[in-house]
Amino acid sequence: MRTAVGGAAGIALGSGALGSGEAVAADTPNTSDVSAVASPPSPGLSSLWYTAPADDWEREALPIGNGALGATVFGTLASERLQLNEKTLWTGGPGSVQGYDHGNWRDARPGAITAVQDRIDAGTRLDPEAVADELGQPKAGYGAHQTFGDLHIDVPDAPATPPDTYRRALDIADAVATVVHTHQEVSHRREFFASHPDGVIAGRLSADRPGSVALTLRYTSPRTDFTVTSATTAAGGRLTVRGALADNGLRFEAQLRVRVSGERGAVTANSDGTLTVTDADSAWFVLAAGTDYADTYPGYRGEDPHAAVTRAVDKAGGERFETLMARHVRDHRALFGRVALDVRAEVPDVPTDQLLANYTGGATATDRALEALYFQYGRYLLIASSRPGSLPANLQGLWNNSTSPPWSADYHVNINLQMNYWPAEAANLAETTAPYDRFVEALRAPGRLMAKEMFGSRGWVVHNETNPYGFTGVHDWPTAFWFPEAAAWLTQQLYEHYRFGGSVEYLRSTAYPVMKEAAEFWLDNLRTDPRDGTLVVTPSYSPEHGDFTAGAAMSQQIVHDLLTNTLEAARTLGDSPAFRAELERTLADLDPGLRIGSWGQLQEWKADLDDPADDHRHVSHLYALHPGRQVEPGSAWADAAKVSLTARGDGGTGWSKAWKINFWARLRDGDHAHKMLAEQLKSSTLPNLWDTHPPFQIDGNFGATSGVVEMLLQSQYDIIEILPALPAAWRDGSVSGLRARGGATVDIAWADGRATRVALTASRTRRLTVRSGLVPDGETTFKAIAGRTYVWGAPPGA
Ligand code: FUC
Repeated sequence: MRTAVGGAAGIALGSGALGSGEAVAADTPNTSDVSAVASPPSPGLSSLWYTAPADDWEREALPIGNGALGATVFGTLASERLQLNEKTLWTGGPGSVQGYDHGNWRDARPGAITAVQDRIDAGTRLDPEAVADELGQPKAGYGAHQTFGDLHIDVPDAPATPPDTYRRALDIADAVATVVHTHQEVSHRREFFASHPDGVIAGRLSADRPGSVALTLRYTSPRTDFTVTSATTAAGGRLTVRGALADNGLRFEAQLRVRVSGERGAVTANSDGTLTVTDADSAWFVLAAGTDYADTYPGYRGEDPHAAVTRAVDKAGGERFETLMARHVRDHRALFGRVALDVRAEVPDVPTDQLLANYTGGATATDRALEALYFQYGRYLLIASSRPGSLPANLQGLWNNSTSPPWSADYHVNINLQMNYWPAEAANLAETTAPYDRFVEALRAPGRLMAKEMFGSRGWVVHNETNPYGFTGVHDWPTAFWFPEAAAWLTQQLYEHYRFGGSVEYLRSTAYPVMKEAAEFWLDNLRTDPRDGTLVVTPSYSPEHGDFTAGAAMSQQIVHDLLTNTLEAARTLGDSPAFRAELERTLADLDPGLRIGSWGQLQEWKADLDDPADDHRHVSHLYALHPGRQVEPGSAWADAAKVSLTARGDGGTGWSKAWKINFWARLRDGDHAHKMLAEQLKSSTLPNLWDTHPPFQIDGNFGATSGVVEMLLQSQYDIIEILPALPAAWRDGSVSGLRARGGATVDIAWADGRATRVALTASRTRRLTVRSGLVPDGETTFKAIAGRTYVWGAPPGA
């Protein structure tokens, strides 16, 4: 790498800054493809590990996944259990025995929404039950994500007494789960991973004494809607599971192919559909699964899974296990290895459950080991549960052991699905957003129907929660059924993808069409508030909280955000002047949803109704602070947001605490952000480091990972702010590979709470502004050239 010292690319020299004080531009290999840039692995922990098998699925099992297929590994010696998942295995939707209508009103209700609006205008508030009576209806055919069942690996020679040594681990840098034990001087090893490039779950059981691997592979399911068969060929054995969900006829299939490697061993197919391996040095398997789900309205069915599943197991099963594993590790590392976080952690030799139990709130170097691990675990989980080719990460990511999981393991869109993707861009995993984009795009067709039939308007809409079958209408749970703002909120991530990555082509072809149609819905549906003549959302419901009113803060802020983003995008793409003018006019008349109340709080509702003793988990009225960008730090709104957040307190469910990390970071209070991270670890984290609502709900994992980035780097106002909310607990450290809006990848080192070195690599040629004590006058704007790295402060290691 050639390093040029000086003011290249128009950067002024920062002679008064820390360290060398010079801005340095270095030519790097062409980095427009950020995936080529891999950081060294994080110092500190890169594994979760335990000294006993998992007993409880939710608290202890360890997840692997390739986005579409997942498994949770138990590590039980006598009978290994891999609880299996395929992301699209869902009951409900078209063909459901309950019938299905996407949540569209089964009986036409002309004027129903206007009647509710009129009543609100007349009396300002309505009880949620009353509105649910008018506008809701019972859910039908909504369905639920289904467990795919379990693969059991029965080991007849497993020790009857505890083994001499035992370790169950999940290496998150390589995405491989292992179970290692020694017994009577033989060391046994199990390895499991879910490969995205090969589309299979793979596993191997081996031992260091020849011929000591014997096992039986067996499939079970809590359902009865399938057949299982097994057969052998010269190359090994195959187990096939095939069926159709009783509820909706969705066809599914899994195939497992087992082989022995080494000098000896045999595979036998048994009449009960199991496969037995005897006297092998090692045995390994690949498993693929699929359904005939397709994300296309109105049928939501595609091809029978048989051909694709057969192809995947034939191909992967024809490779060597080592080849599959090497390809998998390379694929995972290309994403995972981009970000390293060093907070001067000390890695104690204690298992992860103990580390969590010992956690004191962030005061020690071992606490920091857990914090860094938890941050990276969120990145691991996103890679494992969201790769192109399947649905996005659901409420449990991908992992679900039940036929009736909590909230159907669905897509709640009054915060949860959105939170899942908060870390995607900033934590350098932009590729994981592809399934999200597809999902949102697929909601448009049924969402359009709902906009037309329920609201009589243009655009598309979705309410409080949705499923893979385009449920965009309503149900009748009074405090969680009406939330047409969700479509607007969902489009935010698409615009953020553009803001981070900078591809105008993506904006034109993917983000903008979805945003524009969401905006059209609101252009048609805002109504003039008789109280002050502003345009408001009505009926409006601050998620899961209070009464129905007009113009609750979150409703207004979401619409403000959508129209602002759409206007920006329309200008970038040169959309019609008439449409731009309509957006401008509407924004000018829109109630912005920012109001300071009697106790200095940011009001949750347009009328001053907030109770200072209210500690509800949703802090919806702070949307403008995060994930929005309407409230700037230092403003009166930010002060009011702080009053509200302080009143809400430091409790809440897992995801609520995670959101508060982000809020406090946006308020530039790193210590309070860190306190919320500590609260989440202390009281909302299970021994396998899954976030718990309770129950297990993965959004909190993702929200916390996002919150950690927000402490170290922010760019929501198009200013790249270095260490905006560094907590005292992380006095010295470094981070590399974070992404900022404008196409920048940023590495930061700090000491004694102050940045000592910043290196920024541009993936686009454009003007960037960096704010840091290290740059001249604390803020510098320069034209960054794609592929170049700009460095301020001390050279590495100085
Ligand atoms: C939201 C929350 C609940 C829960 C559910 C899945 O609506 O209010 O707490 O997380 O989603």
